[in-house]
Amino acid sequence: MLEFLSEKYTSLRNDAQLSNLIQNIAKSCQKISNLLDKGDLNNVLGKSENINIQGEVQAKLDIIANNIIINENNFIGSLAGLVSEEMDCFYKIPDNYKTGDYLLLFDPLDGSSNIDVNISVGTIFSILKVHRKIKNSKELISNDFLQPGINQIAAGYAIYGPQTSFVISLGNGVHSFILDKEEKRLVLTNESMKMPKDTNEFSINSSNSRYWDKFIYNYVQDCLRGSDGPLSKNYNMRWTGSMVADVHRIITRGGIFLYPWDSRNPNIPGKLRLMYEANPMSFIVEQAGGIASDGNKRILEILPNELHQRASVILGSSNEVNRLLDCYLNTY
Ligand code: P6P
Repeated sequence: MLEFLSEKYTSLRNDAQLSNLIQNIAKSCQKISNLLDKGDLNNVLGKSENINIQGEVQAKLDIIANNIIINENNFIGSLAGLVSEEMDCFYKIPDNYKTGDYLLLFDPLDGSSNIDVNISVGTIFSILKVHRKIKNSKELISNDFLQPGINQIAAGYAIYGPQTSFVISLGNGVHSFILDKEEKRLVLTNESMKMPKDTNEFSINSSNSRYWDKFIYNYVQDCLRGSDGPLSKNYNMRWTGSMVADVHRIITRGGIFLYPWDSRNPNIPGKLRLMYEANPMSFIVEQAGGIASDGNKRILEILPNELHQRASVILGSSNEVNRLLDCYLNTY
């Protein structure tokens, strides 16, 4: 994998910190994939006793995957700190390890409620750079992480499905690899993933429809009306409960993914987290030719003010996202 990336991104050839970090993130995902393969043979399924900052009961594997990513990356000298969906505060590199220039923000096991029923889950990661010289991680503060998504140096995900795929972008296209478990290596399968501009497939948790904004509700109703309605074509619907799986499908064959604001929690923009779900996935979607908006602005331009802040997410095939934003948002 690194051979291809170093060829594609000359900057990577001279940046040992970044190339080591990407290599070790991939290695972490391979470890998580191997663990998932065994399912309950390792007695790792089910819930833990812990509640995370999101107020969610952590799956045992949420904690295990979180610790794999920390322990595979905290000692390599590339990082000044880490932020995880599963940890309230940011993680400082221990004093006995060398501090680096990069920040790793991640969701160790996205969609973990799917694990116990053997449905695809994933790992999402986002790499930022510290914008000041950090001699040791004691100097790190939350603000060092609070950068807009356009600042991402790299972003990507692993999807643990029928195959384990590793998908990454460093800003010049989206590159996908499949984990060859016999050879224990990642094999390039697509140098530059490009999603179709049009789609007839939408992805939303429709059980929340009575809580949606009118423009979302009317758009989905028109999708359901199919060729009898104003959109004049029939739509299909997919919702896996794992953002990684839904977005991977959309990048592969097109689609529109929505997790919008809803009236149950009017003071928060949506369920998904900006720094380690919406931003990395939006970076990948844009690099694959799609659009990612929170309904008001480009997600990558949101200026974060807290590590675990949430965002409303509308992303996918450009013509479909534009139709929603141009024809529905401004009408209802
Ligand atoms: P719901 C998983 O918990 C997650 O954060 C995303 O991966 C997924 O798209 C969404 O939440 C599913 O939410 O409300 O449908 O269970």
